Amino acid sequence: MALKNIPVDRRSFLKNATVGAAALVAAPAAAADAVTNPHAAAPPRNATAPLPPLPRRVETGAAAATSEPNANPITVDHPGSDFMVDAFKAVGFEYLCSNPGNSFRSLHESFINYGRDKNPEFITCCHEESAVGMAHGYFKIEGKPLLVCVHGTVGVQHASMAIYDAFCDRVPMVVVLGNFGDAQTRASFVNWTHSAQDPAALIRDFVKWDDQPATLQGFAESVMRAYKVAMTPPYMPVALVCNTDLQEFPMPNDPTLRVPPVTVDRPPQGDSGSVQEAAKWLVAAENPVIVADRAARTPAGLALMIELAETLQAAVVDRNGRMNFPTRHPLNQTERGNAVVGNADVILGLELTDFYGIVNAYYGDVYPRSRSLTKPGVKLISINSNDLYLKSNYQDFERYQAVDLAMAADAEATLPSLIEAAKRLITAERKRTYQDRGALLAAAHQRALAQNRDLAANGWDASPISTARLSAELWHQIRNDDWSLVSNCQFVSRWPLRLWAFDKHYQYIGGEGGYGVGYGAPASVGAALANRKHGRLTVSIQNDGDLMFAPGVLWTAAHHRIPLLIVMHNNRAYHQEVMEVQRMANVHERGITRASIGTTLVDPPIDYGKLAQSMGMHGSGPISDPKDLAPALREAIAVVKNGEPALVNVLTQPR
Ligand SMILES: Cc1ncc(C[n+]2csc(CCOP(=O)(O)OP(=O)(O)O)c2C)c(N)n1
Ligand SMILES: [Mg+2]
Repeated sequence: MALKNIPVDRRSFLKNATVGAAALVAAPAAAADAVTNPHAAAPPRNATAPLPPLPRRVETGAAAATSEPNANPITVDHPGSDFMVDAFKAVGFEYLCSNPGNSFRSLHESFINYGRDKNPEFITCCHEESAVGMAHGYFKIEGKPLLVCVHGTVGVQHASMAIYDAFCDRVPMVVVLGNFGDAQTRASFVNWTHSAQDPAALIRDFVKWDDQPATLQGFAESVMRAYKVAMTPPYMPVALVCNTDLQEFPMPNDPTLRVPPVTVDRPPQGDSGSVQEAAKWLVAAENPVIVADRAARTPAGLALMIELAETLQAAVVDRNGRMNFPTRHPLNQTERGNAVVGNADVILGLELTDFYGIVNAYYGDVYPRSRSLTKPGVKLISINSNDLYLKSNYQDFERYQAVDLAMAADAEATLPSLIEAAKRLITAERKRTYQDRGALLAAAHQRALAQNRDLAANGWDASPISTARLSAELWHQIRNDDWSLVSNCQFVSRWPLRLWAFDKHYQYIGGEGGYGVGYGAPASVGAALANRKHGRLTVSIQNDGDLMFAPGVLWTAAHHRIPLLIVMHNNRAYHQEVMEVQRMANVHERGITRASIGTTLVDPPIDYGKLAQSMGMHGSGPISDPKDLAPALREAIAVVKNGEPALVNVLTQPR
């Protein structure tokens, strides 16, 4: 195969080096080759092609020292892993995020030498959770999945929470699990501990599909299926187990072996009758409300959302799972979500996981109960791909909500026909009503913005710095750039979403999905990696607790020159949990004075500026006086614009 393109390198070096050694040992019997051939169990695909000779390993390092002196070292010119790389390249992954492990060492070597470390390029990750988190963030900017390779058993276990977050957030990626499938070729006791009979079992509950192909042809086809399945709404991670023998043994001399082309499914659209019915209800409604969570999958999705809202002059409430609607659009009523939901006669839910939580409110700490927020007779419409694929064990599907019209379809793909149908039904008279409604909503939007600006001024000069001031100072410095905020705003009381003007699809990417802390840092580095080639200024407001799960991702950002401004929201606590413990202390009537036990990161103080510096990147702070914030941000932004990551450690108020 394409090996002839490779110049003198490791392969030819090894080959030459082992010729002499091979001459010292007896040549193996051909019959022994046939008996132990790794592919002998499978019928030959081409009856006339002879089976390949048995590969014998070249031992290196410690293994070489302990191996039999008469072992049969040979080189492998066409390892199966080269063919695997061909298959992955055919799909077109830009990056491969990974922490290395010898259960995929051959594949690793093939990627970097045979594959030239390009498409995919190997991104060195310091934790499997970081690798998956990076793929998660990258997808939400670029709309394309990444490849992640994890070591057998131990790597999979580290990766698992991040895979769960991606699953809940409907983010696709292809996770390759190395494995020593055959007991006979597990060359060390360690390899046994990194082997499993069914490696994907650990994550099967939260990947959409997994496979353990037994042959190279099967592997290539499974790569294509993996991509196709992951990229069909609802998008989700998929896993492929990659056994070492399949990687390391030579490719069979089989002319029929081929990488099939990849095909991708068109996303499912709502049926025409239901779309027509939904349009009728929405057009006739006095107070229609559109609630969107993961609705806008692409830049086109954002444009369609605007077109639908403007066509109907309907209120929009953005749950911010994606960048669904411009924050400064006059129809954006997110800041008064409960008020518009409470006044609605028709609610259109687009890719909502938690429709129940939109139309109900919970109250009470110990025995939480809920009450309806809506008016009697409200009509609920749902367009949602979630019902097309549901797993049983994990409960991320949220509480059941009965609706009046449910389309098991992709919202973005259904929007064009819904807009068309609505436009056809709107009369001149309805249009006049819509104008009045639009004007009222625009005024309410302005009032909400003004109110948020007033609220942001509270504690403006406080030290530690308020999250509102931090957000406002940051906005002031990036607003004229092509910026992209890639952190979850929930941790800073949504201040950026309340104050900044977001209007591009890459300016916000939502949150974890599964609310698994540890997502924030790697996802922002992955998003910055995606933004790099577009020349965008990527910004993350980073929680302290989140970064401490796996801070090695800072080194990955520095090593790969990923420009990213990290502004630490260093409230020196797992503050969400401080509040939870305080709540319980109140309920138990014991006072909140000891709620910091187990929930704070105060003693000793963590110097995130120095942590960043130790990883080879710009780091500054701690900054507690708000007057020092602007210059520190300016300095860090200059570093980022120069193509490097930078971190500013800001001591903040809790939220
Ligand atoms: C993996 C994981 N462990 C624990 C939690 C529980 N948890 C929810 S919020 C939170 C605190 C996170 O701290 P930080 O990132 O600093 O954000 P803050 O609450 O201080 O704003 C924790 C520990 C979780 N959601 N995920
Ligand atoms: Mg914190």
